[in-house]
Amino acid sequence: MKKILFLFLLYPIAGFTQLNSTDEFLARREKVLSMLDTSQAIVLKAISFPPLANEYIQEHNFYYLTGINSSASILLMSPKGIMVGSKKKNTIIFYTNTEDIKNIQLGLNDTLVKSAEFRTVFSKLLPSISKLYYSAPDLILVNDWLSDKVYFMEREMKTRMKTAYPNLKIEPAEFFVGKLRAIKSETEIGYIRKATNITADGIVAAMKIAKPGVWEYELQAAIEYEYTRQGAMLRGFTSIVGSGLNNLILHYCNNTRQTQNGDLVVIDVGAKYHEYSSDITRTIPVSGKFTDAQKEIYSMVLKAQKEAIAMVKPGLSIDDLENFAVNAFRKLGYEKYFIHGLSHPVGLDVHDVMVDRILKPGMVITIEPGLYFEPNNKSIPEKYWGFGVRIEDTILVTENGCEVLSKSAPKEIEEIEKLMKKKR
Ligand SMILES: [Mn+2]
Repeated sequence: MKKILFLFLLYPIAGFTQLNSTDEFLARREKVLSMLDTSQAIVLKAISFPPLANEYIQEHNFYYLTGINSSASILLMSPKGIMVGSKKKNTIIFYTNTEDIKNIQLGLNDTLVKSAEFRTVFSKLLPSISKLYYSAPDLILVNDWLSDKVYFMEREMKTRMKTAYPNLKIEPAEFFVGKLRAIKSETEIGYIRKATNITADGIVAAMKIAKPGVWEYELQAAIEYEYTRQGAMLRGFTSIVGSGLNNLILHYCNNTRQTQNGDLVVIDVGAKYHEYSSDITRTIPVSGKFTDAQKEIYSMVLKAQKEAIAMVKPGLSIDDLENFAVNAFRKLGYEKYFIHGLSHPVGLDVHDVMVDRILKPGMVITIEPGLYFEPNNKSIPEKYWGFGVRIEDTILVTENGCEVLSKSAPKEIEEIEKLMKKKR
């Protein structure tokens, strides 16, 4: 890849603009076509713009194959060809607004067609195929609370399709496209790296302003200020800033409590850069110094985390990593208090689709052990009551091992204490 780019740079062709990410979208579509057999097709729809929402997040498989980041488009592909008028095409992008498709790079058998034509083209294709992969991002569950009846729109759709096309198998595209999404390209790794650096900068900024009495939302603001300042306009997920007992709540995101001296704060955050997320968790003492009891638990979690990271390499299964962490905490007698998974893939989605549990170079995953001790639990030493610790890094699986992308966010006790002492 690098060599090809280099050759192009050596021999600039008139009108040739440097290889850019739109080429990558085309290459992915070509790959998808090669994975389908001639009796199969795939149809992906852009997600509709949620009413009154100010953040638009595209359906990730549609984005992955088109780069289109707006609503009102559909991608339809089939290797045996789809009739559009009198011509046969393999890929059709149906569009509504010209603006949405202005950066699309088309292959030889690709074409752009107005969305109004979709129904005609699609219904001509359906009787000739035996399997359809689909994404239906707007199909949701409707709860008619007055008659107390729940409608699963996806089930309705399947029933109707089955009646109309009894021989057609339909299957969500998530796992099919996910096979490609699992292995990140250089460009994608670059975006995740950038998202991760920005997130780490945000966490460092929060460490610097932390002091007893600071509100959780002030720490959140310090983190997200860094995101925006560095051009990461969206978050991969709602920032979690949980102090005191709030750090026992896994997806706490109210962030409305005022911290108190002695609190630990679990900060679990991730910026999104060019649609790619990061995911980092750090646990800090709001006062700038860990208590002895906090240090003990923190050290156990950190040790398990570092040992798990040291194991990461191609060929290892995510289940082996999970088992390792559970065993590490079991030896300490605390496996009951490790209440979530150790690892998940990261990409367009912060919890990216998991297709293959065996690690391969180019995968990006998290390693995030944690221990959470509720108060008044007689089976835990009292000094540990009422706090939780989670430490999470975003990690790239490389040819020989792994690279911790989030290493610029301090996690050693001494590093954190030193940084918090310095203040801004
Ligand atoms: Mn995570």
